[in-house]
Amino acid sequence: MGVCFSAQGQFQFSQSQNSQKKTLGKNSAVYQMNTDCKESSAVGGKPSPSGLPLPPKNIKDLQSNPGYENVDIFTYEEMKLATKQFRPDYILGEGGFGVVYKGVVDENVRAGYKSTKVAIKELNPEGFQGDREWLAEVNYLGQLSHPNLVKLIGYCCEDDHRLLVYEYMSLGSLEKHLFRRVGCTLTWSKRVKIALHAAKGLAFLHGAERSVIYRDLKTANILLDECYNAKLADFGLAKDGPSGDQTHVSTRVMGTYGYAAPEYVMTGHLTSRSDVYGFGVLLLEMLLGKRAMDKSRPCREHNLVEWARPLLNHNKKLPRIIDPRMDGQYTTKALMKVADLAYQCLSQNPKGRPLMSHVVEVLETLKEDGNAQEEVMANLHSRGKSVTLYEAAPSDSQGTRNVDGQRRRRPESGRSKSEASIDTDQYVSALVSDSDPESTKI
Ligand code: ACK
Repeated sequence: MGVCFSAQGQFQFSQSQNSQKKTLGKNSAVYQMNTDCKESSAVGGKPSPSGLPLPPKNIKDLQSNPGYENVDIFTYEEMKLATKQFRPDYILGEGGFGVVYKGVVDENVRAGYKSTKVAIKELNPEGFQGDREWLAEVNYLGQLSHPNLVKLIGYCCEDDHRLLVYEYMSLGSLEKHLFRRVGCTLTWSKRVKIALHAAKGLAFLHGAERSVIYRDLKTANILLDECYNAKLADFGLAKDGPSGDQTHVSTRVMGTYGYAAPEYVMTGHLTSRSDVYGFGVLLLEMLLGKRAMDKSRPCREHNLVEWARPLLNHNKKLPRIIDPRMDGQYTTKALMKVADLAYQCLSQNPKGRPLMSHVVEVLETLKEDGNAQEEVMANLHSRGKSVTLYEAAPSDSQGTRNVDGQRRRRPESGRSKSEASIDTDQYVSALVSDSDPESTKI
């Protein structure tokens, strides 16, 4: 099995032993799939299972499709004006795909254009994402509209230049706030809000009529506006979900180490439940304030899911592993609810994972609890009293309980009875042993 990484840590690998290696610039290599693992979506003209027109195969296809009327087409010259000639101090960040600049599209860029702050991603022609990912992004973000999906304002494709123009999300990525900033301002209630918004975005994508699998959920792909509203960004790996009596879509395995569902990594069979697993990883990272993969941690903690999932329903050990930066901000009941949700999302058995619509329901109740909690706090503070949000967590002999506080026996393996006994050790150790410490993208 070939496993390769880009500088971003994205992976793309095949189950084939006949894989052909193709180098794509610095630190990145791709194993091309053999034919038995080809992407199985139909192409050409007809509507796709999501109800959207099929992803355009090329630029001509894209431009002749009437489905993108809300997306502006910019010239490269306009992009230069919007970014002041791609000024280095306008750079917001850089990934394996290329550089992201901030910019403004206004009257000076195009006559009559209402001044709009934007983020402009210039895809690196040498990079991992070729036209295929660029087109997928235009296709999905250009046509799907939801408050929890980042808005694609336009694109530019001239000669070798491929740019995407998005709404500007002033607080940047969740990854920056959770892992890169010195003073983390992400309180418990902000994290719940962000998780809820990400869940709503995914639930929308998975919605029956327009089933789309996002495939690349991770903190770097969740962007925040000035009020910590969260939106999913980067649809380069998104795919139409299965349709009719199909149970899955067969794809080459792509995604990010530490986030990809075990059955997807092992079989290439993609379902919306793979996104649910990725969501579980995200919840875990937010609860613990730790990255999904980190080789600088002690060996047994390299893979966050492997190490922490068994502790999620252990009501004595759980509080000890929660991000200390949230100390005193949550109740035991709320913590157990989120931990139990993460536990279920991370089930080895895809069918044991909840639907995203259910995840939204559970997180909504937390938001309500949070509001009530804040009211209580405000009242107490106004009366000069202080309160601790921790509740004593009664424990049983196994030290485990579920969301509703009911006791639950934990099987010896740490796995729920409904879970298939897939041995993920093999795939996890393959991922860990091949990985570059800085890279997490498959
Ligand atoms: O964490 P950040 O500040 O937020 O740095 C990364 C960088 O670009 C590379 O991805 C930022 N970024 C990406 N898209 C946007 C956007 N639409 N608005 C604001 N910042 C963005 C991201």
